[in-house]
Amino acid sequence: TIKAVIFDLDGVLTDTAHYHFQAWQALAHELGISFTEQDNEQLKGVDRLGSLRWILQQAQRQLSPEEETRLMQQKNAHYLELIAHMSPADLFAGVQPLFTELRQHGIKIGLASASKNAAMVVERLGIANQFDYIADANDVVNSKPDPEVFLLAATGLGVATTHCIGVEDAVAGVEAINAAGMTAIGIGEPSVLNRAIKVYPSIQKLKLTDLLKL
Ligand code: B16
Ligand code: MG
Repeated sequence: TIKAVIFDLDGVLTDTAHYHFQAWQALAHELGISFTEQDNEQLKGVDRLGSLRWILQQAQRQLSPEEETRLMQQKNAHYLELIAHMSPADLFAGVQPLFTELRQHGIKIGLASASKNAAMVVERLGIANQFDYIADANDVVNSKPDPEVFLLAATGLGVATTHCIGVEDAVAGVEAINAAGMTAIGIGEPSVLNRAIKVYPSIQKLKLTDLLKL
């Protein structure tokens, strides 16, 4: 039986993936490195340092820790500018009704995000107070595909992992959910998220009745 659903943030509850893309692309171009929307797919669910290193790797570049820190700060400042105008209107359709239904059924709601900006984003979306527990990149050492952030969320919720469902849009995220011993639901392309038990094109298509059958 399901006792908790743990959601990823970027790409599942709202479209910040596009803002991450814009900010990384601007930085990459400044470094003379090409960076496409397709490249960005590889970075979904990957933390900030991991993302920067992936981009540098494309050009066989390596930088000092100081340079890395400076570039990460620059990217994040740009990202914060881009998300500054976010509002409850940016919450994906279907999220609020799903949260309401989960609550009515006594199923807990958790967040497991690789973003250090997660608290600010859920605040802007107007859903911060609807989570029973929020686990984000500030609380963990190992990033997705490591299960740490999902395990922390389950502990915070007080629910055994076998009673948790995880919802993710990233390959690394689906791997993290599976590694945590939870059931993985994907949002996106079934061919890409082929390790999820079920994949929906958007969160709006995910219905509580389907989850209850799992
Ligand atoms: P930040 P999620 C992830 O969030 C994003 O998918 C990923 O693209 C981003 O690089 C990462 O957060 C780190 O974000 O720079 O804000 O700490 O999908 O796990 O909610
Ligand atoms: Mg995501």
